[in-house]
Amino acid sequence: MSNQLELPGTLRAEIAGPVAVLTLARPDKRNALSDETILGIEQFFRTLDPQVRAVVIDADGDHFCAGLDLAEMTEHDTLAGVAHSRMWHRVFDLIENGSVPVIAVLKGAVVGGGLELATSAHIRVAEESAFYALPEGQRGLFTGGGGSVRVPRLVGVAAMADMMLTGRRYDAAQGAAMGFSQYVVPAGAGRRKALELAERVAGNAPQTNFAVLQVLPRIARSNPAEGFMMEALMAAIAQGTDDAKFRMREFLAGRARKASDQ
Ligand code: 1HE
Repeated sequence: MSNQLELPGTLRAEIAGPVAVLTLARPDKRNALSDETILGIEQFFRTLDPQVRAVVIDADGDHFCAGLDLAEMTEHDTLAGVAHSRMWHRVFDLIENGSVPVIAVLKGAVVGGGLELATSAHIRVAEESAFYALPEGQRGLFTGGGGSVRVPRLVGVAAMADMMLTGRRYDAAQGAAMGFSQYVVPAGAGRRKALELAERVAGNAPQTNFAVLQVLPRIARSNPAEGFMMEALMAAIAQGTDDAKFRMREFLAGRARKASDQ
């Protein structure tokens, strides 16, 4: 893998063919997210090479991310707090609503803003050490990185309210059952699994990844009548592409993967 671009020392980017890996590289502070790191994440996604078709977010050390850098927060007044939260929204929106599928590798603490970052990704692979919590409740804070929007979508309002009010934490197996992660793998196996998934995602037709990232979330948030219509339009656009026609012919000729293959 080669280095992609200049980033703050708290981040590292590598690119290998169609897959890029962005690593949180501040393990001594449990990958706490400073302003510099958040802006570095923005720079990474804004300047992504168009050849990149999937991104893996990984982390150095035993913890994915301890959330907001609390050392920076104490200086903010109220209005600066709003601007700070809106900056996180802008950056995490770029991850969730960008054009490239993003896979996060979770381990150890996935807490506070770390959980907000993880929930901006499209696929989450958790190692067995992963645990989820929203310690904002214990610090006198509230989520500011989109957690109140994205966390309930995965696990429901009641589970999030409980996490914030009582400090409840969930382990990797519980997190998978609730919807925080789609995969649980043994310690140390997360990156390999995520890269394997990323290769597969990168091999999809562009219209499929576009539909899943841009259209599916809008359908899921719309009323059923509009949702069905959007689905019909997207289905017709996808099936009309030369790429889809080629892939269907390949299957019929016995040259494509079957749905029963792993
Ligand atoms: C930090 C941070 C941080 C660690 N900001 N410096 N997030 C939290 O409330 C979680 C706070 N962190 C923890 O609960 C624990 O650090 C962990 C469970 C993640 C890991 O525990 P451990 O025992 O492995 O590490 P540690 O000894 O607690 O921390 C190691 C160092 O990282 C230590 O610094 P050092 O200079 O004394 O070595 C810690 O101070 C530092 N550190 N976490 C700054 N978060 C957009 S709004 C989002 C709102 C939030 O995210 S609020 C939740 C914040």
